[in-house]
Amino acid sequence: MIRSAPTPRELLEIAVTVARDAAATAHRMRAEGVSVAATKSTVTDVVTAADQAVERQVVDALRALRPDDAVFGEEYGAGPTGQAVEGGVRWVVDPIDGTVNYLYGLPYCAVSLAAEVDGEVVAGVVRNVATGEEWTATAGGGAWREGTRVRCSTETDLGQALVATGFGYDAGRRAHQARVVAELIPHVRDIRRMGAAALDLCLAAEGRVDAYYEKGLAAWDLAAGGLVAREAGLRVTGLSGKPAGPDLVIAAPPALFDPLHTRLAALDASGGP
Ligand code: LIP
Repeated sequence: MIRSAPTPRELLEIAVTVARDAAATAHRMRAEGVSVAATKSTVTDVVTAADQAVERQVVDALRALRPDDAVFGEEYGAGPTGQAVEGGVRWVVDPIDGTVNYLYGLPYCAVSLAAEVDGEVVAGVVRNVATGEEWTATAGGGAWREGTRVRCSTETDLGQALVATGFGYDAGRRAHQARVVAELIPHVRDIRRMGAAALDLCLAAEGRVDAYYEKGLAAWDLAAGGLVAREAGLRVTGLSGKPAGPDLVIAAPPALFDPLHTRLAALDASGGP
């Protein structure tokens, strides 16, 4: 029997169920007390026991529901089935995006879970662990926050735009990113650095910031929030027509994209270490 590929809606329903259970675990573990379990790229790039436990929970839940799918996560990578078969589904998970916020008890961190089919994200959910705010999207199905359709900012003047961004963990990269934001800030309303890319993309999706950019995002930071942002009307790309990715992500409404892109290109926002 040939199994038909699941619809984006079917994949989203799985993603929401799994993400809600994962967020509940993260919330419980935070209440019980959190500490650093390990560090990764630098001493400030921390992992907590909750990051590890939540990703294991997500992987186990997905394998129970869809054992033939691939899963790719921040903490455990691709694992034995990290590559999807042709036409298959690959899940991309950040168990806790905004780990430093989570460690410090700041209410801005999220479970981010997306489903890819043939390399394209078709469904995604981002759920704030602390507040329970939940954004969802399916390819072509729009972006939503708890049943309400969300759409991006209609701001047309970069000088009136509230722009979110973030910084990496490497000191050399942070120095370059600081130079970029120092040159940008006189030309926008203001900057916000809130510490979780997936949530930044969702706030941009509903106009609670006007635009977002950042260098250094991994697939798990970008997958679900990027779909929410695109489905809300934002252009989500890299520099000079490149796809959004580790070199740079720019998420901006059509009227702001070109002026923001021009300034970021001139400031070498995708450059540096
Ligand atoms: C975080 C990103 C954020 C970035 C932080 C950090 P993590 O991901 O979501 O945009 O500015 O430095 O990389 O490490 O919390 O999963």
